[in-house]
Amino acid sequence: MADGQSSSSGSVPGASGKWSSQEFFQTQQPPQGLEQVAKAASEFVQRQIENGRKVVLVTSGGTTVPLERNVVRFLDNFSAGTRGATSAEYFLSAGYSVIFMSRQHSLAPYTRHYSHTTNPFLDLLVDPTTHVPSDAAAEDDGDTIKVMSQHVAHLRPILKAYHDARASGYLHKVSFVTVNEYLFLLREMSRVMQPLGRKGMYYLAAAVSDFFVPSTKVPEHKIQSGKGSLVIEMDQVPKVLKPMVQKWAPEGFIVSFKLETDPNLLIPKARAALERYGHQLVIGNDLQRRKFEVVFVERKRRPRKRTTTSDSFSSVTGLEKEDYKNDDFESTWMRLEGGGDGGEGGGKGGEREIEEDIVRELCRRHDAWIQEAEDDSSSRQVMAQN
Ligand code: 9Z3
Repeated sequence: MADGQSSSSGSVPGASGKWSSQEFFQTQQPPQGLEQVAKAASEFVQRQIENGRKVVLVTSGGTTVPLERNVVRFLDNFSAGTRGATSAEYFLSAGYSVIFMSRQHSLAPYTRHYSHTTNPFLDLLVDPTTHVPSDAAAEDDGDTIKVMSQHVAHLRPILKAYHDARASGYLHKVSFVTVNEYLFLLREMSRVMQPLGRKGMYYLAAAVSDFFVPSTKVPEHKIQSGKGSLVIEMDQVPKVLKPMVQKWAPEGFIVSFKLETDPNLLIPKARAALERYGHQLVIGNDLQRRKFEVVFVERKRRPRKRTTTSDSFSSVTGLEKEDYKNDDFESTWMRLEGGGDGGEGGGKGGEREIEEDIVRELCRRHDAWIQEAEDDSSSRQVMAQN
C-alpha cells in the first residue's frame, strides 16, 4: 500500500489493520490546540531564519496508546528520552536552534542531569538553618539554600548552559503524550520548518509505537474486568517517513533511528528503511548497547562529477528506489571507549556521552548537504551566464 493512497483493503480506512498516512490524518482526532502550537513554532522558525541559523527538530521519548477515551489504561514503552535530551544539548552547543518535541515529563535538555530518581536535585542542596554539614557556610542569612560544594563543579556549567539556552531563545519545546498526538505534531512541525529548506534537520529519536487503536475502536469508558482475559486488537501505525520525505520536508536532512533487540537485524533493517523512504541517514541502535554503540547507515558518498571541495553525498539523493543497490550503502560504527555506564538518566560528571559523537558527525554531514545545494546553484548560475 502506498502512503497517500487508499488502503489495499478498499474504501474502509484501516479495515485490514493497515492505514495510509492520508487515511490516518483524515479520520483521527488532531490534538487540541494544534494550531496555536504550530503558530508559536512557526514564529520561532522565522526568527531563526532571520538570524541565519540552522534548526533541528529533535523528537524524544516514548508514545502512549490509550485504551480508553477517558483514559485509565494505556500502553507505553521504555524510552526515557535520554537520547533526545542529550542530543539537543549538543546541537545547541554546535550552534543549532532546536525544536525539542518530546513526550511530556520525559527527560529534557539540562534538567535531565538532575531529574528522575538517578540523581535527584534535592540531594545537591542543603538548608543551613536546619542541617549544617561541615561544608555549609557559617554566614547563613536564613534566606539561602545552598548547593553542597562537592556538586558545584558539575552543576555550574550545566546551569550556565541552561540559562544561556533560555535567554538566547534558541530552544523551543513542544510536547506530546499519545502516538496520535506525536504523528499530528510531527507533520505540523515538519511543515513549519519547510521554509528553512536544507537548513532544517530532523532527528527522529522518539520511540514511536508501531501499533495504535483507532478512535472508532477506543471505548468511551474504563474497560470493565470480570469477563476473563482482555483481547486488544491494534492497527499498524502508518509509516509517516514516506510523506515526510516526499511532502512535508522535501529539502530537509532527515535522520531516523532504528531500534532492535537482535543486533544482526540493525543494518539490514536500516538499509531497508533508507530504500523505502529515501531519506538521508538511519542510526541503528541495539536496546542494551544504545548508550555506548550506534551504527550510521547511509548512502555511499561518491565523488561529485564537478570539482568541489565539499565532502558531500553527491547527487544520489535524486535516484528512485529501484536505483539503489545493496553496495550503495555504507555502515559506520561508533563506540564509546569503556562501554559507557549503560544506566538510565545521563550526565554523570566527566563521562563522555555518545550523543556528542553522533551530533558532531551529523553536523558535518548536514553542512555538506547544505553546501551541495549551494554549489549546485552557483554552478547553474555560471552555466546560465555562459
Ligand atoms: C531510538 O532508537 C532511540 O535511540 C532510543 C533512545 C529510543 C533507543 P532513550 O530514550 O532511548 O535514550 O532511552 N529511537 C527510535 C526508535 C524507533 O521507534 N524507531 C522506529 C523503528 O525502529 C522507526 S523510526 O522501527
